[in-house]
Amino acid sequence: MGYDCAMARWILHVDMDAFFASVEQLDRPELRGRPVIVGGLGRRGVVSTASYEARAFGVHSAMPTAKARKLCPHGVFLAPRFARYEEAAAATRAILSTFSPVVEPLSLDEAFVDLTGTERLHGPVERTAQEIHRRIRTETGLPCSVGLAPNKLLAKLASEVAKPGGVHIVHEEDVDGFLAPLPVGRLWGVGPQTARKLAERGVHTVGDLRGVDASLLHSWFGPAAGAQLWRMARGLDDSPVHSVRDAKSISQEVTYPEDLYGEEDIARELRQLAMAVATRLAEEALLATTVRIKIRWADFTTRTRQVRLPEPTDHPVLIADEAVALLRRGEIQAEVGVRLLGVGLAGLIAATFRPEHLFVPSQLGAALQQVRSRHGTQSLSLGFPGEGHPRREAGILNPGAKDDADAKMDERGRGRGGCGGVGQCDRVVRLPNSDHGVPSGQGLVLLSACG
Ligand code: TTP
Ligand code: MG
Ligand code: MG
Repeated sequence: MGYDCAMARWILHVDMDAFFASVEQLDRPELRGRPVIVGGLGRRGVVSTASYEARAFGVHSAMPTAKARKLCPHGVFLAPRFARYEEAAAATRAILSTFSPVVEPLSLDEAFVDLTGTERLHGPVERTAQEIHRRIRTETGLPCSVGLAPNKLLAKLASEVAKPGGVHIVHEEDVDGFLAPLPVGRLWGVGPQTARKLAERGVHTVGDLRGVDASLLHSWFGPAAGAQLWRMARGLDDSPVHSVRDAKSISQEVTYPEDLYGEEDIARELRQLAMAVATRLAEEALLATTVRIKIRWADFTTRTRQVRLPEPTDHPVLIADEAVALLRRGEIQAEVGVRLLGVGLAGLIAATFRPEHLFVPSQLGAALQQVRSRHGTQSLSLGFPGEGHPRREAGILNPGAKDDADAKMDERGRGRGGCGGVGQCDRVVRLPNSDHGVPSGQGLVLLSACG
């Protein structure tokens, strides 16, 4: 008898039900069974999530809170408590890791688990899926939905079908029947635009999509996207479950050719490092929950400090602010120089969801990255008014053109001079607060350095 190398894959996907709202209902029993809405409570706040009781009134994620209040005036409106949600997420991840070493957290409330080959240890995978569902429910006290299928694509779709509170299993022989009635918009990567384009051609369900020739999909969407749609219509996906994210951190440190003296210079260098690590974070589509700094003084004493963020972010300014706040938390000895500085980010999670109130900063991050990828990592750096930078503001970034910061920079009144360890400064652009979402009330200055 030959050895079966192509062992059947079994991937499980867990997603918590109405996650933030369920945590609030767990911690405050008087809220159970009531419509609970978690989100920004300010005038321009948006809903992060709504309990299923609130969804019955038409309230959903990303809706303005003001609208939710109209739809559901008797709802309980609460501000998010990210640290508590992270704690609940960690408890769920701990349960998952007792079933397989290969767990890939996708966002705070969902994860893939590779159960391939776990039968010998845990019995049939179908039973394991039920057991995982039961243990999360009883050990965390939170409701979740579970999908089990031969790959990630199908497992994620299965957990959606299982919502709320169920387990849905898709066997290899059921794949076509399972997929056929689903709207195409449920497939990964099929956004409203692609769905509209397909609908215009009479393709509404995955079953319809399956009937479309590969060459036609190619001509409609190009070779790569066409092939991907063709594969998804057949439930094909061989992407692996990555288990590395939890352990991962991103950091950068610099030993300076000459020691740094004084809080202002040290802070400026820390901001440079924060910018560099934030860029790498965004490139990997991750958000950080912890910021660390490392300082080595000239006498080789080394200090590290870290802080847990109130909410996950990839925003360079917020990360830089935290790094500088950490610096100021300790004693800065004026007479001893600094040899080395480092900034690190940890507790990384996938940026697959982004609380609505963090959307604005991401536009700045994208603009910064665009400039840096076109002109090199030294092309643009961050500075802050009132922190030792000469005031050489040259122009205002056109607020309506955040997506092309480079092209829209006003070049009037260019200044020249040294700027904070990044060489000669070419232009300085001051952004009004409203454009970058920095909550501290500081303006932000973009320093563009010529090479
Ligand atoms: P989701 O898993 O998308 O939604 P959910 O858990 O609230 O509800 P369900 O899965 O049962 O449909 O998101 C997980 C959490 O992420 C959610 O509780 C709040 C947060 N979130 C936002 O902050 N903004 C958003 O736009 C979305 C979709 C989620
Ligand atoms: Mg969820
Ligand atoms: Mg989710």
